[in-house]
Amino acid sequence: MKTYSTNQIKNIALLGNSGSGKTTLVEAMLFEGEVIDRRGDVENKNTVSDYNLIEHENQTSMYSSVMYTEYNGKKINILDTPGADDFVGGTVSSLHVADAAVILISAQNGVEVGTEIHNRWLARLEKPAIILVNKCDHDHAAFDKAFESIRDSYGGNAVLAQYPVNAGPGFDTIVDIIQMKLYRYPKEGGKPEVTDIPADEAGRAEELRNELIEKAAENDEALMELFFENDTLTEDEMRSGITAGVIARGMFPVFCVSAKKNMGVGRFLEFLTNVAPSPDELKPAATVDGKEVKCDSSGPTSLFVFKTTVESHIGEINFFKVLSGEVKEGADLTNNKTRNKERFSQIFAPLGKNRSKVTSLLAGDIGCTVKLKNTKTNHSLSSPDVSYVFPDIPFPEPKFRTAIKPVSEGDEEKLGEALSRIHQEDPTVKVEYSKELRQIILSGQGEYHLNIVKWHLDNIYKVETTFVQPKIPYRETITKAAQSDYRHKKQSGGAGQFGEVHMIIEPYQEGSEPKTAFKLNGKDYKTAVRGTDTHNLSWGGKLEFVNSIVGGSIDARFLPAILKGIMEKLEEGPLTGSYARDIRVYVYDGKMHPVDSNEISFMLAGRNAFSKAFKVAGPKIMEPVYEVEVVVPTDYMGDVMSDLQGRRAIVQGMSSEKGFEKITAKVPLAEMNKYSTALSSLTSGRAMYSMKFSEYVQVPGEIQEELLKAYEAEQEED
Ligand SMILES: Nc1nc2c(ncn2[C@@H]2O[C@H](COP(=O)(O)OP(=O)(O)OP(=O)(O)O)[C@@H](O)[C@H]2O)c(=O)[nH]1
Ligand SMILES: [Mg+2]
Repeated sequence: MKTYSTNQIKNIALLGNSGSGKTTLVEAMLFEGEVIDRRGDVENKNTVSDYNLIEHENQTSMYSSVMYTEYNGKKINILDTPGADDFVGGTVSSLHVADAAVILISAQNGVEVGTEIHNRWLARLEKPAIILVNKCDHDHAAFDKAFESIRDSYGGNAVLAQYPVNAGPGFDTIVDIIQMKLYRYPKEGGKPEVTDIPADEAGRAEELRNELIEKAAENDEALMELFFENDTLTEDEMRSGITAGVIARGMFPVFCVSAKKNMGVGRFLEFLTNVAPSPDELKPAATVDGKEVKCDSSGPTSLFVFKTTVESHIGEINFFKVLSGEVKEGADLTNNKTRNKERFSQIFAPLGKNRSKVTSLLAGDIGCTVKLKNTKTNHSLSSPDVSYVFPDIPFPEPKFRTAIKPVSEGDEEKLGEALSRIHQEDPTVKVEYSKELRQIILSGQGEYHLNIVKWHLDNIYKVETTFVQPKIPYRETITKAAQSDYRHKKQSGGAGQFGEVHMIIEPYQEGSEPKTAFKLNGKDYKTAVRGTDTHNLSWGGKLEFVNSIVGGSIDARFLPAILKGIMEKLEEGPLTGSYARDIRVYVYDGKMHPVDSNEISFMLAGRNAFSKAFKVAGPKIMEPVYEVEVVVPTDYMGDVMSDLQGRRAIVQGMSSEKGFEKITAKVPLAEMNKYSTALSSLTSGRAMYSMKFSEYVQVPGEIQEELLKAYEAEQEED
């Protein structure tokens, strides 16, 4: 393959609802570009893009894949993405490196929930988009209705650049409004017969052309002037107007094809090569410290790794986008995250499971390499003269969690290794060994997502596992002040132990100051503030330790031991064994023994005094609460709301946009178990949601009772 210059490269991500035909379209794009000589299909499990066994079994894409096609003297790098939201990780990473998206919409179904989800990502990552209505040949194709749904969703910026003359079972003809030509395809698809537009379509075509020209002129002042002067634009002017409009996201041109019958795909590729933005036409990449890096092949070499896979026999494959300069075969580059040197002894243009060897890739191009030592997704590499670090891919937060354990205990290490591999290939799968819960917590985008992880463990890594109910990381705290004394005394032969501690504890609030006096149970206490230490607890919240010792009743050298004793108790709260937090402790008095006092004695005295005080300080269990955002079609709003109320949600706000309602609510994590599955069945898969940790709040009384009982039962079992 020749080396393509930056302005001959197009990086296109295919997005769209599951089943809209992305993977099928790739086959036609590769066939039209003569990269393959036979089109495979999803049903026969022989597509270039879906090459994983599990994708074959489910006949759907689960991972992104990277291909190229060559057309019109240009190279189009194609990133095929999974439509299902469970696998959105591959969609986000592809979009991150794409310069434009093609969003497929089925002529049968119009805009679907997956389309909406992808539109949000497009807006968030500020990527230009071109709309492709696929399946124009489908028995139930309803192009006008599909276009109506497009207008509802994208507004007037969605403009027709083509329309099918006879969508439905006999589909074979497209009117092209940019060229003002009629394309008629043979039954087997491929090369069309191109003619002038016949009289009976001329009126509609003319009208749409005016609309397209106006939109094309809108995003470019010079064109706007030309348009006013001449009342029209030439084809070249129109193209540059469309490019400008697409880049500004001020225009979403709409095309139509049948991917399956390969009708319209060649013409669409031609449009992409002529009009889709090249990598240097978009905003330059910026490093994490804000430096702009121009997409220029004469600049210093830099690249960003957006995907890592592991293939048997080959090992790790890293997929990257060249952001500046040139990556040559044999190049030595520095990984600016790990500071490792890496040799790119071979570089390739990826083609699904396969790849073609190349000698050089210029700024803007996408490639892959093998046998790097320590490079992974999200790493930036460069020539030694610069040390650019590019921002990470904004993968979504996990929203489904489960605990997982190996069926046989001996498999723990094997499971750990397998999960870390799986995370490396799909960063939206997160694995955490929680010391606190004594569980391996696996989290991801949905139940389906994690079931596929399990499938890999069973079938590829051969580790048998089971999912178990994940525990909730509760916290304990107190609600009022309390006082306690504790004397630790031991005199059984040898040296004795003696330590006595008097303390007051109270709830700690951010920004509050220690008090100097308390009245508790009718008794007055003085708490001189001689020193304050605020400790940030590793599990969140604070412990403030106030030294209120007067008259040397306890030596200062024993205070660290007392603190240690308290810390131990914080790690295993008195109510349910969960971490405790947000407490202020005043140690205001105590006693020492001239011979028997030592550190261990004071540690034990501190621990027990704290435990005693905690129990009478109105102890409460706190639970993690998440901020949940649900976007739901208006029709389902009532059902979703009442379901949320059943989950102890506190609704924070509601707003509506384009036929959808957005609900934000605070919901306890304990109530979010399997939410994605429940929401999906409640709304026939038409809703979407995201969640992120918000805060810890006290659990209601009746739930505290239940938790205490459950903990007691658990203790008895042990
Ligand atoms: N009639 C018709 N069927 C099509 C067309 N394109 C794709 N299909 C069929 O639609 C189904 C889904 O196609 P895919 O290419 O797997 O869709 P996808 O968008 O890749 O789906 P995901 O990978 O799940 O996101 C398959 O059965 C295809 O054969 C088309 O143009 N016309
Ligand atoms: Mg697919």
